Amino acid sequence: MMKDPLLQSSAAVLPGASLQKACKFLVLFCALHLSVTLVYYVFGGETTYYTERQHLYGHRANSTTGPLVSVLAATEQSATQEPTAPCPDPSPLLVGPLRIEFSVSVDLEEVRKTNSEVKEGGRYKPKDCKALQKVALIIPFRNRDEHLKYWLHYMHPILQRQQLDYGVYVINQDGDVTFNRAKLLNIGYAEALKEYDYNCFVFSDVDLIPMDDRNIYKCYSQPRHLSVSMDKFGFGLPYNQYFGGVSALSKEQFERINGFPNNYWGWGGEDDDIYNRIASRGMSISRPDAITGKCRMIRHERDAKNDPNPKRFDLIAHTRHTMNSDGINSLKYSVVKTEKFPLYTKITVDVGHPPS
Ligand code: UDH
Ligand code: NGS
Repeated sequence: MMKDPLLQSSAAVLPGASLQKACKFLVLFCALHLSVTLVYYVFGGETTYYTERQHLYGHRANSTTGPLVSVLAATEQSATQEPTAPCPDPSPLLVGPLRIEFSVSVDLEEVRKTNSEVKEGGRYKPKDCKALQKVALIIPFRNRDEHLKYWLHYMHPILQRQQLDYGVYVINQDGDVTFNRAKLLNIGYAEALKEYDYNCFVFSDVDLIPMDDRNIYKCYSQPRHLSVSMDKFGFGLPYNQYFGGVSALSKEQFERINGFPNNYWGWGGEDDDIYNRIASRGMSISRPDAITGKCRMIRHERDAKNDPNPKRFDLIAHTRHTMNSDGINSLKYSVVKTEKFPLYTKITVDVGHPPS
């Protein structure tokens, strides 16, 4: 029988044992190649390569570079861009009732260290989710540095747990003319808006701290009164229409009432005027329950140049007539100094003088 010459010759060159060896080598080589590729894929060898390349060449890999590159590009994007997923409501970070006391003095450097995520000027936003609201916290202020330290110490951790995108603005009345709380609040609103697109404004006295972090410092569908259960009033409201202490209004709600009055010089009545404005625009007051709304006030004596305003009863009797011409639309002031501290922005302002 004639043998196939091709078979004959290949048998002569590659005898049975050598053929087996060559096949084994080929299989081993393939397995090794596959493992190296897998290790690179899983442990990110390629990530480094692509990221460096993008860095060096200043562009992202385009779609023709394949699915691996698309995944890597997405990873890189999420590291540099703002989170888009909304923060959960309520925040899972809330702890509920808090122990609030004012017996030990506060070291501001310590407060700064324990709130390292807070940016210059007292700005913060959650890293992993998009905050539901952009909140400006406005504090009317003059000569209350000790109170401000407690406020910063307690409020920064609370506001971060509430997952708000927030900024703290201390509006400091310059000079020693009679104090004007409501005008300072109007100024805080105007100045904060120059800095960021806030959609909610929380107006807080410097000496009030919530005793429960479920009392969220944000805005609601109606103007919100937050300090509803103060220790100094035996954890209740002094009267039903009381709107003093801490309140929150959205930008729309604030605009709807033409902001706050500018003409209440000295203590009392300006919060009642704000209540009247809200009621006259057909809005109601939203409040937390008396447990969630508990808060402590730092005890203090009456401040100099903030005596009870003798005109306050007459003024609150005419809110409906004055509110269209006195408010954010008639606000006049000048900024004396703006200071960016690590935990807050202090804006010192000249509010003018009461009418003689
Ligand atoms: N404020 C200052 N400096 C002042 C006056 C007022 O920072 O000189 C601010 C501060 O944020 C304060 C808020 O304005 O929390 C309201 O001040 P207020 O005096 O109207 O109200 P408060 O409840 O005191 O602080 C009321 C008088 C307390 C008299 C107590 C007598 N035992
Ligand atoms: C009312 C004042 C409010 C004040 C409230 C609580 O009488 O401005 O007491 O004051 N209204 C008038 O005087 C017209 S407090 O006890 O906190 O000092 O907010």
